[in-house]
Amino acid sequence: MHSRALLGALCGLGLVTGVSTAQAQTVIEVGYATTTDSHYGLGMTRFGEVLEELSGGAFTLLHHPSSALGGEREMIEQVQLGILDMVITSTGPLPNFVPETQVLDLPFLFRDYDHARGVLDGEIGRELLDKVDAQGFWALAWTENGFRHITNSVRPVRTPGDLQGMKIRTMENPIHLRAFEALGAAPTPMSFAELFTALQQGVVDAQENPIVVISVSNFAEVQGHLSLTGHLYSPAIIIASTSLWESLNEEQRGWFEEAARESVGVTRARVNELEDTGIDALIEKGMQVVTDVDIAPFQAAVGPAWEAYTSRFGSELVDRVVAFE
Ligand code: EAX
Repeated sequence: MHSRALLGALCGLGLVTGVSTAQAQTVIEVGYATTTDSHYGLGMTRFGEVLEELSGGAFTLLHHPSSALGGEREMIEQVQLGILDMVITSTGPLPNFVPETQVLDLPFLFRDYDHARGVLDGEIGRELLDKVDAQGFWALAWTENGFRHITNSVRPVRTPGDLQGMKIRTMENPIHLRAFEALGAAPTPMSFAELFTALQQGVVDAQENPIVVISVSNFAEVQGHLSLTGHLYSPAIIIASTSLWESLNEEQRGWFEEAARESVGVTRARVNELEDTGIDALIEKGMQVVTDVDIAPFQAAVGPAWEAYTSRFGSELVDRVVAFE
């Protein structure tokens, strides 16, 4: 929370005089990895509009986009420590803080967007948000990153065989790492903040991300090939600090929760839009797109990533997600 809040509070207590007692305004700071015109940035813009409206201007949102505050793992840690008010982030690094959320990272777990959104907006999603809360956060809402596809600078990828030995960046996520090892690639966990440069310099040959991220991050400049593997759905989450929660009354907390709900619709709409138009735009930017990926061998190959999860957490939650209609 910004120091202006303190001044506002002191003004309110009449302890600071000689300062214009303009309405006390609290600046809430939010960080994220992508640009302000991305699915996260647009969602947070809507969050700020709703929060300002509901609070009569008492709260405003200050964006720190494009990894300005560090990688997603670092920003999650800053929120947990109360250094940062809020982050909107993919769930990639989340298992480092909330191990149970690894279930969301299983390759080919979610059938499509309706399945993923239905699970996250329902009972299972609520249970997982409660587990995030239990690790010293204020979990405001599940939002969305999208189904992830593989890009690379080496060759078209149609089967796992095309990935053999390919240096691919993954998020800092144990399940993803295990999955790409099982596919025969050479995975390197890395913060998103370092990714574009690593691709540009050839430190890694490949990466995987939703169309919306590939588009707003200009990966077409450093990646000639896109393969529509859709190998896993990447949720995102809006997390706030417990110190922010403690500073608010019940009504104010409700404003943040309503703003979060409204922002999810905007983020998902942007993901939908880029799913429809983003691939043609990437082709126009020179990417060669493989649309006829042979999915079955990919699904068969990532069994070890599922076993890595079920051997630790069992299969009850996985079975519930798979069975969800
Ligand atoms: O959340 O790290 C990643 O690849 C994420 O998809 C990206 O930061 C957006």
